[in-house]
Amino acid sequence: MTQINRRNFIKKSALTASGVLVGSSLIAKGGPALQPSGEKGGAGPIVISTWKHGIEANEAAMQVLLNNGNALDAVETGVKVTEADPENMSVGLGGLPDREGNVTLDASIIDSQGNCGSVAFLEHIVHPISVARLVMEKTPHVMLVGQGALQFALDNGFEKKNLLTAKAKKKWEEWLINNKYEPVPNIENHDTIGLIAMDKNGDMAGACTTSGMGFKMRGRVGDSPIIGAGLFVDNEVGGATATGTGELVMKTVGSFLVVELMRNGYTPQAACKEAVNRIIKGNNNLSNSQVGYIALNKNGETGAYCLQPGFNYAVFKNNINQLFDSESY
Ligand code: SD4
Repeated sequence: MTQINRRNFIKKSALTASGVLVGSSLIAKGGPALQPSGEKGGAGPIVISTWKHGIEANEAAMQVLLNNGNALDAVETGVKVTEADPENMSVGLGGLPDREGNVTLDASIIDSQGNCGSVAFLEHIVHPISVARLVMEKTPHVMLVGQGALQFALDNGFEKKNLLTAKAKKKWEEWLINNKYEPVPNIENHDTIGLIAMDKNGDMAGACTTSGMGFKMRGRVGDSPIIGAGLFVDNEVGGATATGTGELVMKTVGSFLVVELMRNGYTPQAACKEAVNRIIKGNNNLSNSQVGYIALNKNGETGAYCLQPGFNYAVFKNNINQLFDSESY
């Protein structure tokens, strides 16, 4: 631990980001900066989310927090931006379909009281995160899947829509030519949005939503809707969320592991790294896989770590919304 912290401190001194402001978003010159990990935190509001699309999601989430909204409203509002974007081919509307051409969505949400909701294998609904929230708030259950989740959504006023855009359909038709069932890391078929927010009272919530692995087997569900795997928040400790090859995250209950490590004194950065190490230990061949974790602790410190270079994440804090390259194994 001491060694890790010392290394992080040195990195921080060397890599403090310089960049340009776009609206309230700081984009580092020459691409995203490396996160100055181990930095001192601070009170909320803070938002952290996965990938470049996190910048826009963070903006929306922060707007809620600055208007005195709570962390739960912030995380839902934030990831809805990504879900509604037809150009984004890995979340919600416009997501890549399964190998039979159906767009199937997974999402989960956790509030500051430890309440959870999730949906999996949900079709035809643009905002699975809002259905997950309703499962949490209106049912005695945590998770609804497939037809049951769809029926629940329709009963609660959600509209049935075709989620397969012309662009995603074209990609699927191209894929069908070779029909090779082989997941590829770091491109748009592994691109969930996971977002953790802390409001100005220091209360935290998290959300995670995805169309999952592109061209997956019909019925395949990843880590994103599995509480503890794709997302976990403990308001006393912090929150974490995952992106990448869901199977690897599920087998190690990754986000729960990150939070438990933080509970035991790890910084968010060191916790994310250890959770990735846990995956590496049990696997000889990870060249076709990616996993990225992000985390935020109760002190407002952030961290991230991933298997392979290429994962980035967005942090909105101290009035700056900034994209960082994650450190990798
Ligand atoms: C999944 N973890 O379904 C999700 C996909 C993903 O970045 O994260 N893509 O396995």
